[in-house]
Amino acid sequence: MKILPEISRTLSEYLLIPGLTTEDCTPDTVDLGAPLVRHRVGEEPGIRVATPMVSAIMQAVSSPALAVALAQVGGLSFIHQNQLIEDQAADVLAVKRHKAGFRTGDVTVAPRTPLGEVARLLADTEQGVAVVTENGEADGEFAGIISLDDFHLERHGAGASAGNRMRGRSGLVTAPASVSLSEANELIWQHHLDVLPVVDGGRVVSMVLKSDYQAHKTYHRASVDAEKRLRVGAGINSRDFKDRIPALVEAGADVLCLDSSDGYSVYQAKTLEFARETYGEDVFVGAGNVVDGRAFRYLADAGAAFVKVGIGGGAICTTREQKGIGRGQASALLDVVQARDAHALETGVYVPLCCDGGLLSDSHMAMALAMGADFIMLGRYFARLDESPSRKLQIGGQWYKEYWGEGSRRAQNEARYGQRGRMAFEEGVDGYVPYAGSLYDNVERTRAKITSTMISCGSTNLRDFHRDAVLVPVSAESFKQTGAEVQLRRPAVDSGE
Ligand code: RVP
Repeated sequence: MKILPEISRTLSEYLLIPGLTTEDCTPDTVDLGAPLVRHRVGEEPGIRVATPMVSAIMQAVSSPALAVALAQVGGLSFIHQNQLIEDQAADVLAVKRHKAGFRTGDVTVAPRTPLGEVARLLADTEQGVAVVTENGEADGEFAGIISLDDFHLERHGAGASAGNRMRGRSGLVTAPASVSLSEANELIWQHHLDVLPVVDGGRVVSMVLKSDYQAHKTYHRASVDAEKRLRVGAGINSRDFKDRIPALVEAGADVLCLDSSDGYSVYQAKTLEFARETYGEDVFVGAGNVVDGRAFRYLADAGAAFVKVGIGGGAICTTREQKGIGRGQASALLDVVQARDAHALETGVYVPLCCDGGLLSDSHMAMALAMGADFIMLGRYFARLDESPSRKLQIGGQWYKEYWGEGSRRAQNEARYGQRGRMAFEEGVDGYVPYAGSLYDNVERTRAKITSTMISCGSTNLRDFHRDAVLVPVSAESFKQTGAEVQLRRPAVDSGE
């Protein structure tokens, strides 16, 4: 037995001491770009992200819709692997096929659908326009479009049919499937359209909306591949990898990641070996999770594209209580960062680190990056947002979204937790998190906060931020002091003062 001569510490146990801020250190000059995969020191990695945030390999988090939104703002999602191989590959394909600015049939109705039903479907999905097809199916014969501007329930009656108020196909300007986004926008402005249906063989394959025009212009950080398709990652496991990896590669996944609560195992090394022997350097596979330098070294030597750090810190995770394994995220990260830097010095190969789990605030993210994480993986953060696949519901007047761990009874992810057959015990919980709005707004705010921290520390890129960061552990007493003596304003009660 051995006891490490340290206390296991979390990210909130540290603060950053500001460095000199110079004139060239402004929000416009700060670059949050980070390498995602292994590369030779001094050379460009095969994949970089402009926003160092990735979404957790979880059912409640990483769906195609979230993956599209996150890639648009410069991050990347990992589609979860707790599903059939063909379903996961279809999710990957959906992201790779996404054409920026082209919306795919969120709401489809039939000419006979009552206007009341059309209004309800549009409200539920927060859309402004529905496609009308002859049979009401997404792949049915295109009949027209109907938007909230085409009818008024009191004036036209909730029972009247959509066919009476729709804009019929014959009078519409449409575009062929080959249209590019700039050509589509040209048609929209030229013909004063609010919506342009893209039609292929009598069926609507997508729509371009004028209201999205501003949004397309602002995705200047998008994570895209050489063919300008959005990038997406996918989780894999060390059991069915011989079938899952080829299917995901075929679907176009840009990067894969072993999804396990404890990655220090020969099974992960064997999976990495299979990927290397089958695809050489062309397929990137991240590995983990680990909490010390030994485990990092093992996976880096086995060929991991990046290594994920963190055991037991996740918001929904009970691994520490159930199995007694884990380590405070700060201690784990500091140890692994040292091993990564030693490995880079010795081998000339840089293996990026992903800080995964338990990042409760934007300042935790800044702290993880200062400590040397290259990018961060978030579950709870993304689960709260519009784009996550989980249900939104109201409890006691507050809006929440469901969020459950991959080790919970609900997820039953045996592959991730190494429990064969039905899981004997749970390592995660099933619950709710406060709803927090759109991914675009949240990521923008988080980026602004991390940028502001970096400016305070006098750094314009993440490498310098890590190199120059001066951290100090904080005592329990100083925590108390920060929150003392001011009675917080309660807006509902205090308003009008
Ligand atoms: P968080 O961001 O704190 O919600 O943590 C997300 C991470 O928690 C995931 O990326 C994963 O490593 C871990 N996780 C997922 N499910 C469970 C569990 O059920 N124990 N843990």
